[in-house]
Order: sequence, then structure tokens, then C-alpha cells
Amino acid sequence: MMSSTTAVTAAIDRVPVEICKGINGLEKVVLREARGSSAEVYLFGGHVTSWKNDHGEELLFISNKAIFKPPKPIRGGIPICFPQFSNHGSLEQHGFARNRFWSIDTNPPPFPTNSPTKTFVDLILKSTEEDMKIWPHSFEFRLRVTLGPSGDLMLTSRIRNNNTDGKPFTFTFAYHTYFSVSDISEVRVEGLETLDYLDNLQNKQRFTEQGDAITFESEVDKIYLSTPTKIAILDHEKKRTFVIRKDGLPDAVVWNPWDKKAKAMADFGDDEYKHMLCVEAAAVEKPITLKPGEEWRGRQELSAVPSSYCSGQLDPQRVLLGS
Ligand code: TA6
Repeated sequence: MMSSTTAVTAAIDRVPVEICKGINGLEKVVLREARGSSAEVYLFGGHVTSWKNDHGEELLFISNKAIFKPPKPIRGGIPICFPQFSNHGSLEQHGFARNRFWSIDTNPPPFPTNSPTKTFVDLILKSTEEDMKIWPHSFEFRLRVTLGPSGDLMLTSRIRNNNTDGKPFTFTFAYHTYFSVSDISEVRVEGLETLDYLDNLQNKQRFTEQGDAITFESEVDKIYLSTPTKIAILDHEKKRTFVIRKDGLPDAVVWNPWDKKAKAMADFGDDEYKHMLCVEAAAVEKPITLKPGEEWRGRQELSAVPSSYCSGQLDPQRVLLGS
């Protein structure tokens, strides 16, 4: 891996981020936090491929068979699904933002919140003539990736309709986050109990989830509708809980391909389904419509909390209902 670094430090007290060459020479940005946590974002796809805690442990799943060769999307990390989630439309699966080259946004408009966090990078994706041939809309997509002082990872998307023909546009969206887990059969998801969902394995038919935490023993591909803004993924073996906080993204997709689909994916190892779970903050059921000049904001904040379920350190209800 070659490394020619460039530091980006616009604001005085901002922590410099490093731009360097990653796999296959693709450019990536490395964010580091004083206490040791870090994150990596590839300009290809505006794709977060690594998020490590202050012990240097990787929290996201990236397949050992991931292909870092555009235009093939990278298998793992946090692909961005825009302007279409999955096959909910006529565009390619999950839209095209994840297989486009983004740029560093050196002059972003003022950020909506004045968070004190200093470690972040702004990326931008603008519609091209090529894009307009498949999706006839002019847009600007600004993505801020932020690493918080306690190692939390925030992704904030701002999408603006720049059409000059007065036309609105409509899109669906997801942060297709691949979490790294110790053993999928030992993982529970809290916060989606009793909610309605569309089952992608049954022609998107609508069902209602049972009352307990979600556990995994086979392939799952469900879109939970109008979920709480907080969802927890409990990994007993690792004594770790991921907490997802989301804003502007009413739905949540839960996906694990299990064994058969795993074998069918060239860029995914046959047994890797045991060590990953996708829980995706999304806007799918009610597509978002923007008039020219309007801007939409969708944000997710990921935290990894060391926990021991039995010691009561982490009562899921307290996490989901607490601050
Ligand atoms: O988010 C779940 C899903 O839509 C599944 O249906 C599955 O196709 C997965 O995404 C992966 O999609 P990809 O296009 O990355 O292979």
C-alpha cells in the first residue's frame, strides 16, 4: 500500500485528516481521534470502509473478498444507497452514488449544527451529464463523516435539488451499514419489536414483527417501517452493543444473506455471513421529494458501547429510551 499523505485543515482548531492511497491506489481519507479511534473513507463511493475503537478493533465488516475495482461497489463498510434503495425503482440496484467518485468539499456551506467535534471530512458528489442520462436531475450531495471524541461515527448527508427546469425529484436512501459481529446466532437487535416490515424474501409483503428482540437463524431481508430513532445491536460474545441513532431516516433495513446467498456472491466469503449484520438507517417506504432549491438532511450516529448484558450495565430498554 503506497502512502503519500496530504493533510486537510481548513478551520484553525480542526484535526488534520490524511488523504492517502488505499487498496489498488484508490484515494482514501483517514480520520483519527486523540484517544485512538479512527475511520477511513474512500472517495470511490464516498464509502466508509473502516471504523475502529480506541483499542484499534475494527467495528465494521469488510469482506475478505471485497473488490476495490470501480465501478464494482465495495462489499462491506457503509455503502450509500442513492437515489434508489435496492430495486425500488428502475435504476441499478441501490442507485449509483456508491459507484461514483466523490470529491473533497473544501468549501462546504455552514454546517447545520455547531458540534464541537473537530475530526471530520466533507465530501461532495455532483450530478454529471452521464448521470443525467439515467436520472435526469441536477443534484448536489454533501456528506460529512465525523469521528467524535468518544469514537462515535456520524454520517450527515445533505442533498439539494439543483434542477433549473423547475422539476422536483424523488429518491429513496440508505446507509447500508455492515456491522462486524462475533457470531450472528448470538446477536440480538432491540428496538424493532412489534413494528411492521416489508419482507424482501416474500415479494415485499407487509407483516408485523413479534414482541421480542430479533435473533438470527436464517436469511433475513426486511425493511422495518417508521422505527424508533434508536436501535441497538447486542453482541454478547464481544460484550459490545452498537447503538444506531438516526434522524430524517424513518425506516431500518435488516439484512443477513446466510449461507446460500453468501455462496452466490463472488465478493463475499462463504462463511462470512456468520460475522456480519447489516442494519441500515433508511428512507424507503415514503420516498423523499425535493423541489428545486430544497435540501434534505439524513443523519446516522453509530456508537459502540462496551457492555455485559447480564451485568445489567446495559438494559436495552434504558439504551433505547435513555439519553
Ligand atoms: O439492504 C439489503 C439488500 O437490499 C439485500 O436485498 C441485498 O441485495 C443487499 O442489499 C446487498 O445488495 P448488493 O447490491 O450490495 O449486493
